[in-house]
Amino acid sequence: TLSVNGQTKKLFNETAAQKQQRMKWWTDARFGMFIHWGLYSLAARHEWVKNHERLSNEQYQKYFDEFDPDHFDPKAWARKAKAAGMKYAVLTSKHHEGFCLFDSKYTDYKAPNTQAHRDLVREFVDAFRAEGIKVGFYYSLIDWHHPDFPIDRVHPLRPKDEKDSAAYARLNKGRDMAKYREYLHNQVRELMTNYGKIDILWLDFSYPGQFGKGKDDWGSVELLKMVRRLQPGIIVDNRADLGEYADGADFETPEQVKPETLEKYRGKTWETCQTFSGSWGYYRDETSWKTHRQLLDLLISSVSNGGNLILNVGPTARGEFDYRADNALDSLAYWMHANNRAIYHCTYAPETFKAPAGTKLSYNPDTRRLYLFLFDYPENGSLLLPGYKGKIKYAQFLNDDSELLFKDGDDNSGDLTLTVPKLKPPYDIPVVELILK
Ligand code: JFZ
Repeated sequence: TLSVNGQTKKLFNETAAQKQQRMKWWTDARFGMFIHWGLYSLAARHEWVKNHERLSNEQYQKYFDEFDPDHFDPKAWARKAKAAGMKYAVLTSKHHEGFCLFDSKYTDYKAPNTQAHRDLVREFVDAFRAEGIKVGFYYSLIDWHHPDFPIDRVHPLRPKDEKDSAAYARLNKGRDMAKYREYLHNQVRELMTNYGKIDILWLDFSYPGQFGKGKDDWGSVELLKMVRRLQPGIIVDNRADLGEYADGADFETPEQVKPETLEKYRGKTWETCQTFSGSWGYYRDETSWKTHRQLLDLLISSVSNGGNLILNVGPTARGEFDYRADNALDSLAYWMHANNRAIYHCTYAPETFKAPAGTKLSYNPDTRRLYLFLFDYPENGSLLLPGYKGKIKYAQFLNDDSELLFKDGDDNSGDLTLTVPKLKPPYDIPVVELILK
């Protein structure tokens, strides 16, 4: 809870227990798909390309004119997400560039007016729901296309001297934040009204302070009240800057952080968002693709610290997943098929159980099972589990439910020794399931 002058205010009436119940499907799910798709997919060099290269609307127009996603097949996306074990998906209905993948009454800058000739958000929603995947919208608070959105420090048209207040004032003549705010509220109302039950809303993002924007610019409190009224079950991220109403958001969003840093989020409700390659939008020439093992580490480290992972795909301009994303998802699907019991409904282990070096731990509190992720496979055929003596009833590999023998130590150390076969199961990170007494 963020408190301002010690004050916290309630945005809507809900007890902690009710909130936990509302979010249960999401905290159980642990793994979702983020999809960043827009006109920047044509540039194929980062979703911030308009900002990075300080492009005007006129210079950016070619991407709108050429947008023609002839291979867009959201059913294929949904099958991929499902196979990888992802339980929810969040699509950029509008990113900072301002282009809307949905049909909006309030703008012409939208997919139906491109060669796509249709509402792509509706097709996304239908396809993912049909696969049993929960659906969410990312909606950018920032808008680099709207004529009323004032030029600020992250705007493509910001002055060369980014600290020159007079220059901002000059550039902003004729721009009216109140009008943009109304546009933003209108569009969110459309998204919350026209597509049935929406499970997640990801508002992004605030940067209060000089030449920035926050709560009062967005009208965040009113916006959230409207969202809660239209979609009572929805789960909302924390990037709209709610100030003393921070409780009106549902989860924290550590972004692109290292797995080692996630321990500090234990006890909170959170989701880390991560990319395959660094950028969120399709970036053809990026060479920093994460390995299968790094992706698994992100998922395992999230779950073993009590949080979710939303892993991003940036489809190409033609509307397909790039081959590198496809391959990464296939590998995750292979691993999840065998090991997802260590992910869903799991969290960090009770204090008494420590993860030995080269391993990580998760725990299912309902079934009282511990999961030991073998990042380093024990070469000598055994693994010492300190303090586990007398606490384990049965042990098996998760991928095939094959028994693993173990022995409580006969000294006073409290150790237990688990025996593992010479032959490592065919998974980058095999999982041992320990059933507690
Ligand atoms: C934002 C976007 O700018 C980016 O393009 C992408 O959509 C990502 C998911 O979100 O980037 C942010 C937002 C917030 C922080 C950092 C980057 N933050 O709070 O540190």
